[in-house]
Amino acid sequence: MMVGRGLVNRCAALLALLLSLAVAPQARAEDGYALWLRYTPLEGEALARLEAFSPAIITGTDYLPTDTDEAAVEELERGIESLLGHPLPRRSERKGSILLRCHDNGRDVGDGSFTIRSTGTTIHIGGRDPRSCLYGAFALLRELSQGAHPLSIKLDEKPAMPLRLLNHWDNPEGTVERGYAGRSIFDWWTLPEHFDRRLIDYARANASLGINGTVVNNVGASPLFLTDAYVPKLARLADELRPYGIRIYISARFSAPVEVGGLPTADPLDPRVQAWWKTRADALYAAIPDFGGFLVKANSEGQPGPQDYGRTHAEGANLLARAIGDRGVVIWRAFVYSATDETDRAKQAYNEFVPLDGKFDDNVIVQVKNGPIDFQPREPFHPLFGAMPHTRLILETQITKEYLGFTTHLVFLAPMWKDVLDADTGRGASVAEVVQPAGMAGVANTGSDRTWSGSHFDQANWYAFGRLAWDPGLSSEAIAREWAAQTFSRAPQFLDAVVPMMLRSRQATVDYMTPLGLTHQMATGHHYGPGPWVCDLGRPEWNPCYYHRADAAGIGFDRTETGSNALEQYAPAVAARWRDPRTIDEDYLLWFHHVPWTFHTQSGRPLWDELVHRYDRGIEAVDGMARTWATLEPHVDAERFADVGDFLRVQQREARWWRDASLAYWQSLNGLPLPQGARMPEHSLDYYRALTFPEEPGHPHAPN
Ligand code: GCW
Repeated sequence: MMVGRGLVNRCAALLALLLSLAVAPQARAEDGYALWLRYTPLEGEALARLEAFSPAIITGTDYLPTDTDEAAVEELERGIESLLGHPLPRRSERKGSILLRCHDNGRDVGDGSFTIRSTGTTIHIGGRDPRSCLYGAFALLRELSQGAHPLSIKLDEKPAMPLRLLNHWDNPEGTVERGYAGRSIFDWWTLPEHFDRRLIDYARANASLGINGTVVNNVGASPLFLTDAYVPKLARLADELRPYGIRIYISARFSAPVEVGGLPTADPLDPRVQAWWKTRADALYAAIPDFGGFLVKANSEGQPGPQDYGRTHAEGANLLARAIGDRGVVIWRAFVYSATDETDRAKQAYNEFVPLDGKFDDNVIVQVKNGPIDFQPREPFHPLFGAMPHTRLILETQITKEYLGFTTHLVFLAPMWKDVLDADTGRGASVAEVVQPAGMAGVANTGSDRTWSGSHFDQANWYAFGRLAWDPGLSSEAIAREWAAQTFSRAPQFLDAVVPMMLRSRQATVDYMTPLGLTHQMATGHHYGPGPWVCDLGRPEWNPCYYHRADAAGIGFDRTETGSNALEQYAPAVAARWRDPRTIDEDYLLWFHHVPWTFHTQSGRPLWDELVHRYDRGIEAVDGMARTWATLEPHVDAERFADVGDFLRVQQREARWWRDASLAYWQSLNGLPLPQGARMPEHSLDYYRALTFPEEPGHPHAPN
């Protein structure tokens, strides 16, 4: 009896094994950890071409390979073996070669520019410093992963801007402000002795995009990072990331001389304070010769800064810049809004910073968010771009989706960043051209989650940030396509469905959250769901009411001459495009104009009907995304297919929540019936107002 059952069990096990071997290769379990560096085995002709090439990977024989060269070789071996689906043949049996030759007599002169060319059966990757070979290796793998013919790949690439930085809002104890993907990936507690190998995969992912620097701690900075105890921790991290072309930076707390320096003041003009910062910078550079520099959030949202001593942002920034000297940079954030200034919040950074143009030292860079308020689903570009011709500006974007549904809403951000980069400032340059001498910074969405980003599709935003910082001329479509091909499937049927879905996702979110130029309608604190009714918080600009200004007669923020006149901060040609509510791009209508509910929009519908239409359009788009995804099961491994489907269901439900709660509130003000055929909100306004989410992730200390 026992024997009989054993036999049955063994047969069943054998059958299960046979069945599992019979399923398609894409069905193997995946959890998203590998990001876009999966190097899924090629098939068909692409596989045959790579087999015929089976290269030896060789670095130039006339110089000593660096750690960076070695990282490039290792990645090529790993990638090509995986694309082949088997280990490379022994060296003597290899058919072609990849020759890496990136050096300039040992001098570090390059910026990572590289060329890829083939002659005969050899692919040459060349450039002037080891980073060229690293970036070239990843670029070659990106092409091969998409099925390109190895010997016809020809690339000539140069990074568009020098600084391509991640900004981590990670706190030393492991929480992440506005982080939705678990805990911090940096474990300060166990450094320097222990280094989490996961960070090598983080470094590979960044290097694959050309990201070349990382600010490791939150801009609401802990002074701990400026203590002696943190020097060896930072040095270990820098040593491990250096082979991948990544320099480290820290956010510096302006009041640190008082908190950890034992001084009675942090006044930038006090010689003791100046000496303290110089000593700290020297200690960091002694341990980390290529330390990138300091990032500073000062006099904003309660952070300390030079204004506490009656000094300007320029005096504060120059204090740190002189401590750093020509060894690195000080990146000073323009995201400031005063606790006392009653001016339109959208105007404050411009008002404070334009008068300081030309007063910053050469190694200071001013970091400007994409829009004048705060990472909203849609904002016009920040008026500081083009308005400070004597100051280097770096563009700050937010990869983590604080105001865009965190990780459960699928929103591909490349179209948003392209809007900003491509915007003509009207002052002789696009935003991309304005920031070209400095670069781009992205508030990271990484965390301890297996997916790194909290969801599979949020990886695309990390990817898109890096690709755009390398080349802002890339189209959102090209980025979506290469990401999706590497991350999920290179099948054209898959890509033709998923890419348009990604491209539409941002407008969908704008429509169901803040249509027609509405902004900052998110509920207090966590910034997740809708809260248009919030009107009673301490500071006016913490309240959604401040931004929508709705009443029985109309809605919108008048930023023209009759209102705050924020419009005048833009170049005349740009202001002219936005001045007239009848001709403005309606995605900015309520950002710049207060109009009656009966206002005639470009569709011919009255504003109220158009608003309802746009909320509904957003919901339809999300429903469409869910339908599209459901058809893609044959192309995606089971675990990730289910994960994405689950989150799309959350997004469908929450798009309806956004619409219904917002409409219930607008109706409570305007008393208007819904247009014919429109669905009634599912619940009463009181129901929506009563919802609370004390367990929301991502706001460990945030006040609003
Ligand atoms: O978007 C806001 C966030 C704050 C953040 C701030 C900033 C780090 O709500 O959490 O603080 O921006 O950019 O400084």
